[in-house]
Amino acid sequence: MKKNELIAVVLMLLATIGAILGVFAIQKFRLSQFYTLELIARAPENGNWYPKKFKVPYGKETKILIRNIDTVSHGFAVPDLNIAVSEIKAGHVETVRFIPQEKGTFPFMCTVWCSDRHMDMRGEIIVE
Ligand SMILES: [Cu+2]
Repeated sequence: MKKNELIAVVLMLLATIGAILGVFAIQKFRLSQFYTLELIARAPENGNWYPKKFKVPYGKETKILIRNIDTVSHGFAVPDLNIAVSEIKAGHVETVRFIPQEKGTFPFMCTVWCSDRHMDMRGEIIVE
């Protein structure tokens, strides 16, 4: 390999590595803008919401990834915070973004009739 070719290869490698690191840096920066958490959705007899109770910081933009690992559809609603996802199909993930503007404890629940114990599929968000 000639010297010029070697320099070209090294420059290409550096550019590629730089681009990859840049993408990771942007991703990390974007995630740091949000308070992010993951919520698992399952019918009560299969494990129910996990976690059933969680805290989010008052006034900070919050992102909840709702992951339905069940075999049936679920819904998600926090009526007091005006948040609702009408349907999360089995195996799907839905994202909810909001800025908690009020401190307190707010119930959330499934809004799709998913099992005989559907009414037990509830939890609490604590804004503090
Ligand atoms: Cu449900």
